[in-house]
Amino acid sequence: SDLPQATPKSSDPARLAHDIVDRLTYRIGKDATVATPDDWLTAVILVVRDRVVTRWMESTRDTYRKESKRVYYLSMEFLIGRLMRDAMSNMGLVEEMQEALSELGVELDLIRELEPDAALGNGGLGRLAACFMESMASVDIPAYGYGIRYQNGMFRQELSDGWQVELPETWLEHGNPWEFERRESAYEIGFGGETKFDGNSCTWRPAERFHAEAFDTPIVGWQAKRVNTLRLWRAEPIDPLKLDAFNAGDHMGALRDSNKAEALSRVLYPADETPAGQELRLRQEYFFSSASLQDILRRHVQQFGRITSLPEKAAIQLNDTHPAVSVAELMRLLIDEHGLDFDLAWDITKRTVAYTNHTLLPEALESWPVPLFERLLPRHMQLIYQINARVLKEARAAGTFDDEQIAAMSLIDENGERRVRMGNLAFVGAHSINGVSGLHTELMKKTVFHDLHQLYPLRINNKTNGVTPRRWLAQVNPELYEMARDVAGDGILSDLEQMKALDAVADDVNAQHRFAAIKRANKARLSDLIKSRVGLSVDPDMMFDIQIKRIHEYKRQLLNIVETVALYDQIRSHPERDWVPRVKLIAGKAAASYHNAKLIIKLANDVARVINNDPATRDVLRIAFLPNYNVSLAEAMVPAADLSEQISTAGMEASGTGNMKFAINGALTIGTLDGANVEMREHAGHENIVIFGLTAAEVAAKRAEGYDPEEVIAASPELAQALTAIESGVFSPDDRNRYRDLIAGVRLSDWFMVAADFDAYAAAQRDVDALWRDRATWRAMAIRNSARMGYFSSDRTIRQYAREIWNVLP
Ligand code: 26R
Repeated sequence: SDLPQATPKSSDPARLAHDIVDRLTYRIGKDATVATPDDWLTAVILVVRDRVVTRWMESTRDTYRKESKRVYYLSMEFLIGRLMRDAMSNMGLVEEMQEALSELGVELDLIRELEPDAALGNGGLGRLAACFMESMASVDIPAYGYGIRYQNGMFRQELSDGWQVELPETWLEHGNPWEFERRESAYEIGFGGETKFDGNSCTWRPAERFHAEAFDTPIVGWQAKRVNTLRLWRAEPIDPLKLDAFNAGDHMGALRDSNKAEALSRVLYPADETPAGQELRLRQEYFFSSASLQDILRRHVQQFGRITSLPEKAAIQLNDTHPAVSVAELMRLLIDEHGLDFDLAWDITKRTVAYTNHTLLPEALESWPVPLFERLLPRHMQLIYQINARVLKEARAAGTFDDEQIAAMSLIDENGERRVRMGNLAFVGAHSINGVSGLHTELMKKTVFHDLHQLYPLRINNKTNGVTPRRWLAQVNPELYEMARDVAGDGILSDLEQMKALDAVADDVNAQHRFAAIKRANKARLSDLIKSRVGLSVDPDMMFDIQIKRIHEYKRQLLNIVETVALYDQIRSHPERDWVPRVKLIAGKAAASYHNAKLIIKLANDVARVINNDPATRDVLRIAFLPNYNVSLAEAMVPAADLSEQISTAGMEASGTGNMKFAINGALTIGTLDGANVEMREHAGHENIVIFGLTAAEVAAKRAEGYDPEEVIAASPELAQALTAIESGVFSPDDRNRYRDLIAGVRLSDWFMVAADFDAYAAAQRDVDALWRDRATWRAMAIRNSARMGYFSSDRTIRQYAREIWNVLP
């Protein structure tokens, strides 16, 4: 503390301008006259980063000095998007920076667009992790995010003749000015090999060893209250070049370790809710779990001197089962490295670890073949058997479970090929298991964790998701934010509940006009983007009806498209009617191996080609599939939506978070009673949301009683006609059979209830049309939606985690 400390840097525009040129010169080595826009971007980020670093060090020192409990959020995915506007806005630097740059003749908005998206995630789970990081800093919780620094994140999607093509995304091409490489923070990670017992403890001699090297990115909270750390690991060879092998002429062999290490942190698994059962994925999961836990234990022992106080000073949250091997790894470290006995280690593990479940889809529940697990992680396999023995003994002792229930609780699935169930491992090793919406949490208790919930009835709890209002209101929709501030005051971004004040002006004509003008401007900007990306002109006065999310059958983009086709038929049959002009926008990526999802993308494009070129309908109906959906595209689409499509088969979408972003920005929702839609209806008021279709209970009952989609189709001429058109090749004249199997799936089994919900959906869409015709009512409803979404701020979610799971005080 006697050492000199850096002086905080001023945010005076002249000073900023000076510093930018300074970075350009001394860090990038360029003169302002030859600097490219990318150079300017890097220089600006470095200048912002300097301001962030001061607060970062203060936060770190503060946590250390107060001996605060730290939260560790372990996640295989962080879907951050761009960071510059976020950091600048939370630091309060936007206007000063704009001024500084205009002095230099550079436009902030132009260079902003050059920042690549950090797309280290698939969808909802990864984006939630990013919102949580920002909220933890904003509500002043000392927190670390831990994950993998993928060299290639989510793939870039291109369309080739309407088909999805996946290309690698190279977000690190121009370097990453946000991160700090920590060469000194490296840990050894082992795989394979043998274990040798010596009394209680065990030595594991891995056959392969790598290093995990840390890269830190500062995460700034609102008004820079606190700056937390996102620590991402990159795999490194321990011995990059085996010179003896090289000298012996084995040039490839000399580099083998380097290549294997590189593969570990090379690429994000782009599979979403579909099995990704490759060895490399288990290796990635263990790699980042082990590195993170070693780092956490080192930090704890360094500060507190002993390991047994870990649960008082550290809370480890597992983001789904991807880091579930952490339960076994923490046990290993406590027993083999820190010399604790099994019982104490188990007690510490359970008191430290908590687990969040994000999906009930059976195909997304991770499990690993026992032989694979055993081969890669022999010590962990032993520990898992020991844990299992203990849990099953407890279950037997309870005396209320039959063999079938005991088998369901086991960490080993014995049906067919023996597999390690990662969900059960996470459950038994955690003191808290939470779902992400009220409905989802109740379904967890009834389905996947039915029996474990009976054994440990206090563990399951709900934490309904939320989104950060800084990014998803203020930054994406500055004009609506300004209007909200004029009405509700300056406190809304630290307390989104204050948006409630807007409720009082919902019926006010001036407020409605201001709201409408803001929405119109957002739609005009999106129209330009649509024109430039897909060449389609859309009139900003049409209704913008948007469905953006991963393409999955349960999310039912197909329902949306089939309804579009039915509407198209209706308009052609009754051109004289007063149709509401509407543009349907769809965007999202399909897992590369997900055949039907890719076919749905092609169908959207085939249908768009026909409909958009039909002079009989083009003034009232258009449809576009926008390629390469990512966080930045969402930021352009969300504030421009009139209608938000949240139409998953009830019981299948754990929560949804896009639904919340749209409503905050004043879109109406058409949706099923699924995930967080249920709670959104309660908060918005039943009269301000358009709900249709089967409930989760009705879906389950229908499936149980044996549902016949053909019967439903026969009773609905509109649906029958649309399905026939699609399957007979009306939209695919070049390949009339293209959609035969896809539609046969609806006719024969219809697992996702597209046919069952069609009539209700189409009727709900006509209700939406009726609401649109009465503009004053629509606008009042939209304002009320925006006003009443305060509950869905991720600050609220994080405060609940803090109080009810982590035992930290924000
Ligand atoms: C096992 C592997 C292939 C895998 C499975 C599932 C990888 C990634 C996933 C993604 C899942 C877990 C996911 O993103 N779930 C989503 O989480 C959101 C945040 O809680 C929810 O809003 C959303 O409903 C849910 O689908």
